[in-house]
Amino acid sequence: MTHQSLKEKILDKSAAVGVIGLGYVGLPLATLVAKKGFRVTGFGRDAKKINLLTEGISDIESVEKKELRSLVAKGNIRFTHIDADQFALQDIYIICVPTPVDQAKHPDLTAIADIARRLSLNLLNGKLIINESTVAPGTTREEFGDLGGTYLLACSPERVDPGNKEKSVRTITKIVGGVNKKSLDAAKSFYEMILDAPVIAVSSLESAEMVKMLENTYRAVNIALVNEFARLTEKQGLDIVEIIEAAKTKWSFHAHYPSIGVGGHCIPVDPWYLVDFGRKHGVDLPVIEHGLKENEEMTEHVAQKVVSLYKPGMRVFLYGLTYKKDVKDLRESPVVRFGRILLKHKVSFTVYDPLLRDDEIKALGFKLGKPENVDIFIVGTDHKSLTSDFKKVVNKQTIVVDGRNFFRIKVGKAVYGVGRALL
Ligand code: SAJ
Repeated sequence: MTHQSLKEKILDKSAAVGVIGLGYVGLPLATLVAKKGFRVTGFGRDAKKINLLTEGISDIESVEKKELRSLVAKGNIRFTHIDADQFALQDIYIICVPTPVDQAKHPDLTAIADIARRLSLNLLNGKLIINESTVAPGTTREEFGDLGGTYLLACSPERVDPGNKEKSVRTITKIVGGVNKKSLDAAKSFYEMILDAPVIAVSSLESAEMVKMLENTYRAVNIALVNEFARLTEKQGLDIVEIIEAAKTKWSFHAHYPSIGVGGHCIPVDPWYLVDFGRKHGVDLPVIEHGLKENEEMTEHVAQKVVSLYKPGMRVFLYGLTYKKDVKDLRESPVVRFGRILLKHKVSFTVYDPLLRDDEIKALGFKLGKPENVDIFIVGTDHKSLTSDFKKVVNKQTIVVDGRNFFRIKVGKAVYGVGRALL
């Protein structure tokens, strides 16, 4: 197949599109591509999840169940195992697999390497491979640049914001880079067919990879900056929230907020890919490294507040475990790490998260609790249900350790916020 025929298949939507990875990134994308009229096959590893998706059932809230069911029923989308024969039959491959870090904060490219191996087993002539997984500059070329045959290769890092109803994959501006002009042209045309947002071409694969690194490192380091400020304002008895809200009136100040810690599969992870890249190229990145460590230390800092307040026999209740409000995702959740620090200090506490099942909480080694009167009430994640739930917990004697600066006014006996004087 020549480049033109692939381009024609993109423009007339007859191209078969394979989306590899069915999580927060892959599933919304696969659904959108199918909705826009392409034939889509979603490839995953988990047979149970594939069966559920085939029935139109998904745990990704941004994917409408009704819509998924109808796309499956009409045959616009199907889900199958990565080992299925259909894998070889795609014209376009979009890679949306996880790229975590290991315990030592080194990039873990296991999933990426597995997909590269699988692709190399197939005839790729005239096909298009797009990597959306977040990787350090040079990785897309290294892993997918020499798989045999003459195919097109592009990189367009995912920009999903889990839980954000305003920003969907359809409306988020897309950055795309190609290994050559033909690849860039094909990938850009494809995204322009499915998105209602600008598609911005950059000059290379590496430039596209570096855009994502900059975006998320910027966020991580700016959160670290306010976390560092928070330790200062706490000491001075000032209120970091008031200070940030006032600073926001300055046009060039982009607000970030201190908290119990930074979680998720992006912000605490992606910048380590850059640090590793810097080390490999003899460039130290102390601001980034220190910022990432500052964010981690914030979790210990908030835990120390509880440890200093705790007396054996006190009823301690931790509300919320997931990494971010109203998102059911425990990946790199700072609150899980926070709970483990409390256990290490022999603080006895119970846990409740409205988004998690009891067995999911117990599997983390925590004791189950429910919103009721306690001596120390800890806000781990400020889910929207906290607005009503806290009333069942806080009485006049309750001490609140507010890991998310959820409370704007004093409740209970006292409120220890992050970067705030005692409320
Ligand atoms: N957090 C803070 N202070 C802040 C903002 C966030 O402590 O001011 C914490 C959150 O509680 C969470 C972590 O940092 O634990 C990450 O928060 P996030 O809002 O950045 O959440 P993510 O991981 O869902 O970030 C996604 C990212 N999307 C991609 O990487 C594709 C990120 O790039 C986006 O900037 C972010 O959404 C967004 O803009 O909301």
